[in-house]
Amino acid sequence: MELFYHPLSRYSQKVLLALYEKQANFYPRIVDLRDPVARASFQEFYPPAKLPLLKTHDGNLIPESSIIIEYLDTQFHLGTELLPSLPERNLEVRLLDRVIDNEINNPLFQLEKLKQVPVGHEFEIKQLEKQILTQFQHLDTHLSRNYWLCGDSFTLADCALIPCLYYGFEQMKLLDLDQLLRYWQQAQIRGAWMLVLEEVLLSKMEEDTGIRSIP
Ligand SMILES: N[C@@H](CCC(=O)N[C@@H](CS)C(=O)NCC(=O)O)C(=O)O
Repeated sequence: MELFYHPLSRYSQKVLLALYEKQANFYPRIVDLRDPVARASFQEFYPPAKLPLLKTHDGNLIPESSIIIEYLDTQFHLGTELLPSLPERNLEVRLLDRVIDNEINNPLFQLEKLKQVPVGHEFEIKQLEKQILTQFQHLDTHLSRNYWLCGDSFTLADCALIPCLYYGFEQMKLLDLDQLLRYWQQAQIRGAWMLVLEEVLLSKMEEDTGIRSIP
């Protein structure tokens, strides 16, 4: 399998988390969509040019982070079961995954874009921050009854949330949300996230310094 991704893309981090949880081997293919040459060549291979993208052993291309993770869960029985087989738990996991992508991750994109040109967008920025914060507060309450997002086991919903918290705890005032903070601290010692974070920090360091590490 090959994964086309970028370490700083949250949807890519979501899939990386799942791959490490499943202990699945893959060839990493980093694509920087900000580079016009890399974008053009990726677009030729996959016209929608969205990351992440999984190329399976059979050569099939699977886009959409949640669908990639669903595929991994059905193909790899080793490692964490990311989509519970029990129908009602499965529904809860998929619902939370949808809420996190639609109500947190996508608005975070809009927020980051607006923050690059904040003048004249102050009201929109405030509104988006409020909307995202409301979702984080809701999850904080939810986490007072759950160790991971959907009970005792780590699932697809956790793969969706953890990359968003990286931005949340760096840029927003979330420290009052005790349960979310407890969850975030617990994520820091989860092996799969430790591997993802290592790559995120390396990639950030490369961007900040212009120094590329030896592969
Ligand atoms: N719903 C998609 C969202 C994927 C997405 O929006 N990816 C971003 C990077 S995180 C992207 O490729 N954007 C295209 C661009 O920058 O032109 C998923 O879950 O995979």
